[in-house]
Amino acid sequence: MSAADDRRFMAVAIRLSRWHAGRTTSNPSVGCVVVKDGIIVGRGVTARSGRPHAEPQALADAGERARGATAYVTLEPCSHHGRTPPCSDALIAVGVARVVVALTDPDPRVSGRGLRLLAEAGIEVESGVMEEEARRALAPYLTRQTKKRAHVTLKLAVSADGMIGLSGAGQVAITGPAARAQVHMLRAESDAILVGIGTAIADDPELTCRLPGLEKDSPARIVLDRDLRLPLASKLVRTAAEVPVIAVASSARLALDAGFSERRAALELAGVQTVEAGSIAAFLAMLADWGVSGLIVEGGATVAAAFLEADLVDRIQLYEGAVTIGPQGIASPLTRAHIGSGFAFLGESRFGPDRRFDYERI
Ligand code: AOF
Ligand code: ZN
Repeated sequence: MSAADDRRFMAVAIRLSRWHAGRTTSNPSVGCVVVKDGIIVGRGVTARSGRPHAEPQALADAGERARGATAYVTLEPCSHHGRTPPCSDALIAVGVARVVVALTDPDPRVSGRGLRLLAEAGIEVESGVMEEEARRALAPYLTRQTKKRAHVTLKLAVSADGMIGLSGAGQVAITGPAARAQVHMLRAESDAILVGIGTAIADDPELTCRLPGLEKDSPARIVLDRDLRLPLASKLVRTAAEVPVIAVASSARLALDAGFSERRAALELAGVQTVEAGSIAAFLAMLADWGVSGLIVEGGATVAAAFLEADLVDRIQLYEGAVTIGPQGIASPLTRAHIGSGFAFLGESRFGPDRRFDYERI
């Protein structure tokens, strides 16, 4: 198989891995294709909730044809005995001839051991194929493993004149339905979504994924709410039984306010989980401890600015709508002209009249 073929099949495996991104709890969504005589004979993606892993499913799909075949996997096959046996053992047992991997697994239980087991069994092993693309697809998992914090995608929608909303006007439509569908897809592919209390009160957002059929893939919803002011009548609280809501209070505020414990008890009674954190960084570490990898930060301006200020933004999706809001608008903390040198521009996409500009931390 040529290097171009290897890249082509790995690209299929990466595309496949997206299918369950944000739906596999703390596990990364991994893609695997099994190729025999230049034809894909088996496919697998990490199952919802994380198990089974991708490889045994792709091998089962290939059946007898897996013997002597090449397996393309976006992440190094695991070598540990978790709730399922190691994937490297499964690949060895069916007798694949070659395993091509995009990335080694930073999980300390695996971390090179999976590849070594395969090589020791006489399987031809290659790693680093389409590494950059796979790194992007697995970025939330890799960030949680290596930085011990959740991965942050800052999503902003800015009007043609650089505004993100209109003060006192609730939600203002900046982008059209095609862009909105993309935003809901990002929600399905993420583990959690966060807004500030200002936005939660002014916009009364639901923050769920409302693409038909994907409603159950909604991310956990988080409000940075230092004084626990989230209204019990808000859509977030009223839907807390269906999709989790977490209100994050500031540890520093606890002692300052007599009504705090009462509001906390009322929110808890309504099904909202409340936690205390000393800083954004501490909260992102807490999320990682819970196994949450991919977080979207959706607003408003204060929260976006705070994440940027703390240098805790990994990816930026900047939507630019065609509408104009005017000088009474709330200015965006970020416009295309003002994205710091710490970010690389990845590309531009068009959704109807709107455009999206993607950036990632260098
Ligand atoms: C694979 N294939 O499809 C995935 C892998 O809790 P466990 O036992 O399921 O293990 C979780 C770890 O397995 C996770 O941290 C990562 O190292 C690996 N994920 N490995 O061979 C897969 N999802
Ligand atoms: Zn595995």
